[in-house]
Amino acid sequence: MTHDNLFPPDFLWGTATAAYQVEGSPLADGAGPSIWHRFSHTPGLVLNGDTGDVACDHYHRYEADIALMRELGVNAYRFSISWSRIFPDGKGRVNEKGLDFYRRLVDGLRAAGIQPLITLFHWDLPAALDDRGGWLNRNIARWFADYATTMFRALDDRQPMWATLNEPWVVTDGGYLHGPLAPGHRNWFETPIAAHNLLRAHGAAVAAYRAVGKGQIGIVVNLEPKYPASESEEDRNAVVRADAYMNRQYLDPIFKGSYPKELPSLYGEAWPSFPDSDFEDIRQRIDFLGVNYYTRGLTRHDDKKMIERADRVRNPRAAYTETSWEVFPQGLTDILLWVRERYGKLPIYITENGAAFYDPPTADGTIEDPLRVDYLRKHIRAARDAMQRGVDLRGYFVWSLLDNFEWALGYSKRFGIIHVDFQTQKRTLKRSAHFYKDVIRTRGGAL
Ligand code: IFM
Repeated sequence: MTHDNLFPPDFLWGTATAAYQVEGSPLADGAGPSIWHRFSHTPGLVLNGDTGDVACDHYHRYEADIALMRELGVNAYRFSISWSRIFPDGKGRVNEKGLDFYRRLVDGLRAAGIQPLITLFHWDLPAALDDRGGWLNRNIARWFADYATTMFRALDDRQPMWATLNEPWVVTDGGYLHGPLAPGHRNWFETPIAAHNLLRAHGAAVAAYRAVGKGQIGIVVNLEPKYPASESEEDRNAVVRADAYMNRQYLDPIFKGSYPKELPSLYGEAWPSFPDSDFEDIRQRIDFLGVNYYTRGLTRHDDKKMIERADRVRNPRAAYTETSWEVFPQGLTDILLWVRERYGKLPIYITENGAAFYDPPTADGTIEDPLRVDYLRKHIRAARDAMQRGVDLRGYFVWSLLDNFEWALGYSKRFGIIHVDFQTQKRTLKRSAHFYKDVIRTRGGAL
């Protein structure tokens, strides 16, 4: 942080998206189906029957979208690769046309002076691999490392930054325990296995990168600081469990080489025994940590909740977003300080932060989204507070560049700072986009 309260000149200011949420044309040019293609085409699983078939048509409009990024003045863009565009069968045969799309995208970003941050896995597992057990099959660590190596060989000379996984906790909790997300399982016993194989896959990809790559690689986790809903001992214990389940389950193996001590009793008879050597494979040095932050967990003991036996309660005095997440900027400062405290000082990027709000249309076609402006202002300030207290924060990415496919909620929730008319694909900068542009231009002076 500079002495004049401004963000450093080399700070990365970005926006983020993910393949299935924005690209559209999921089967184009020889791509194979992903589990999200399959899931969204299964009646009743996604709100209003929405699918990612068209989404923001970014697959065809990426050049215009890069031009919009230039207009915003961002110097970084986080996006993900659709694994099944590259390996239509999940493994084996490589689809060159899939690689070409991402080569064109990265070249376009580079030409615009925008640093690419590429996520290798943002939830759209090839359906062919799910047929072989997906994240429950131990071989997936090798399948993922092979896919990652193909991407490193194809793109690393263009100097992107790499993230292995996006939000492994959401993949396991939503995809294997409660089921609202693909592949839609509801199985307590599967959950720790899927989590463990995600971590093994992460470790295998990082190890592969050290052999062929020259730049930086990390992982993206969603962290939610937990606070007790009351001073009762029950609620304070619930906080410890919820934190172990959601936050430490993923970071402890990566940084400390072991699971939090609470996990075996939380999972009970569903807790498997893992080979010791797995932890050496998982604990690879990473170059940065990506943190996605949206809200906190105000936590109450709840016996009915599986695993963590804790639930999130509403704060009657707080503002909430359209996805029912409490607006709590202080939590961002707190969680960044917690990471430094527990895992040491390491480079951190806020790889997602943003909010879904209802953006009412105006007569003159402008889109005023004062709640999102307020949310972004307060959270970027909170990030600055953490930096001023010694956190090595290197960048901030708004979720999202565009309104897009919000998974099981389809197109009903809009997170973009750029509005998308899904009938015409017209993009309109919302007030929050203009605000973000000012923040970037003034290096935080406009906050
Ligand atoms: O849209 C998602 C994204 O894919 C992962 N992080 C949270 C966002 C908002 O729910």
